[in-house]
Amino acid sequence: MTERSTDRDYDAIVIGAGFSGLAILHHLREIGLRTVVLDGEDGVGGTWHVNRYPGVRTDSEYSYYSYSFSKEVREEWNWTERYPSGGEVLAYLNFVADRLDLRRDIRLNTRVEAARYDEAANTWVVETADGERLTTKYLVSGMGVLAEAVYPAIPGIDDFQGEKYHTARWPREGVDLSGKRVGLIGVGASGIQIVPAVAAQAEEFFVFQRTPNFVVETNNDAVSDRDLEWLRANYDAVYEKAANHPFGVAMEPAEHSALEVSPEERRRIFESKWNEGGFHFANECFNDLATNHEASELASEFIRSKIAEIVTDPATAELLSPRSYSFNGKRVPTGHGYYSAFNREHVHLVDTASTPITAITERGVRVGDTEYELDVLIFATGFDAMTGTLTKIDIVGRGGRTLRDKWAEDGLKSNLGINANGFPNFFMSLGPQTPYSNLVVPIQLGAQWLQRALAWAEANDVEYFEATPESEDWWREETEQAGRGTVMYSEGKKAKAWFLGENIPGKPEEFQVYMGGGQVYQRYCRELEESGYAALLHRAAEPTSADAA
Ligand code: N01
Repeated sequence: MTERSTDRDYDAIVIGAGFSGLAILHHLREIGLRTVVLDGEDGVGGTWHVNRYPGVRTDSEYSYYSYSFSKEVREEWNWTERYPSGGEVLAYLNFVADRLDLRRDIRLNTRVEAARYDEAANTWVVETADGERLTTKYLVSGMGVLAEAVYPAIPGIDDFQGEKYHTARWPREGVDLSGKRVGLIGVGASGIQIVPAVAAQAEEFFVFQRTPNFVVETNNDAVSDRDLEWLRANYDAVYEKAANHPFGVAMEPAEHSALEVSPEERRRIFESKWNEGGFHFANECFNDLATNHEASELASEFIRSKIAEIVTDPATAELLSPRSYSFNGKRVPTGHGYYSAFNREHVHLVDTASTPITAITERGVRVGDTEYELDVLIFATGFDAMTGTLTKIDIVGRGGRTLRDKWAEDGLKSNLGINANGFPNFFMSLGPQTPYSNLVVPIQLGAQWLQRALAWAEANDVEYFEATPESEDWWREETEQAGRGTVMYSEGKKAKAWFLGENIPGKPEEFQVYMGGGQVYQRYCRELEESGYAALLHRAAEPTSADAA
């Protein structure tokens, strides 16, 4: 086994203490790597530490929105809701950090500003905002995929004199909205969750909608002791089911096409899965809602009929019904009373597709010639997804080239979203081109893959792993091909979906995620491992044995 260089401060530095960072720290510690996690926030939890907006909760169910690798955590943590609130998920991650004794290797309030690869020393030098420089052999990003919040380019955005918040940066102490006139820009998954919660508090509420969404309403229940008992007895099977599902959910993939059943039977199936709620509708009705435009249009028509049933004002119902793209064109958001919130008299839907927002003023939002006066303006305007956190800081590889420049000049390239050519011993948890999925599943499987890969590298005197150019070309092609066959491509373009990069002005249209299915992706990861990491070893020291780990 390679002698650990005591010249370096650490064997591994992980950036980010969210779901990824905690799992990776635990797994790298298990193989004896001196590992530290650096996080700029003052608490663990990543996304769940900062997204504290009213109504925030998981879209996936508790049973598979959690780690399965720790028996202690499985046995001792008690979920209380089928779709846990953001506060509950944050408490869970804090529990994990305590129970697995992770905190002693986590440095909070430590924001990474740059990381530079020193080729001569085969070492990464990580620079923090405080001017500290830390050295490590392995650098791992757990910085999150939907973490680089974006504000819209609307004239006057800085002029507003009232309170202004982004959902992804909600104040920890909360915001008192009672008696206030509140405006919301953005009705993606975040906006859809915040609407009923704000409607319950605000005096007047204006929802500025540019593109409506197909929201699958969700029935939330309390988790009973029996549910927990069942889960503890079946945890591995639940997890395996999720790992084998294209979208990482513990559900049976549907077997039939929406086109091969009678209209009555189709309506019955849609209805029954709608009543089950949430991703059951998206995943369990038919097998082609994400691959066949006609099937996706049938699901769209069903949801439009539901909107018309729920929303009492027909004009509002029609405005809430997407017509310019079909189901799956955007990441399917789950609702908890979203549509019915528009039946409340003080909730006003403002259509900014037909009459755009022209400015944000000192007093509010101007739509066409109408100014809506507000006390509070909320932005639920999304993220520079997948690449944003990685290109915001300087990650500098061979020859002084940043990851930002590499992707801007060569297009988005990686090997399985794990490594990039030019960046030796740099690894990404949920890098771009990883599966479009319930993310906890690829996070955990990725941490376990990394554990085996680095144990093998250490045992075989591998100086560095680095994606070959060929492996990147292959994976880019595979990612694009897998995506282009889906409704997410044809409809996502129309809907300006973040998974195509369409939501950020100037960002090239490229698949930011792998649409070929989580289970297919995991097979590729296994094949890479079984090949002795062939696609990562092109310039590394000669391995001594492929099975020494
Ligand atoms: O962001 P989004 P999000 N003028 O990009 C609007 C995950 N997530 O934060 O569609 C007016 O989806 C924009 O309008 P349009 C999940 O993966 C998970 O909601 O471009 N409007 C859109 O309505 C999700 O997909 C969970 O016309 C403007 C909205 O802002 C991802 O995060 C919860 C505008 C942005 O929607 C992102 O969701 C929440 C402008 N200039 C989020 N610019 C859970 O699992 C933007 N918009 C619990």
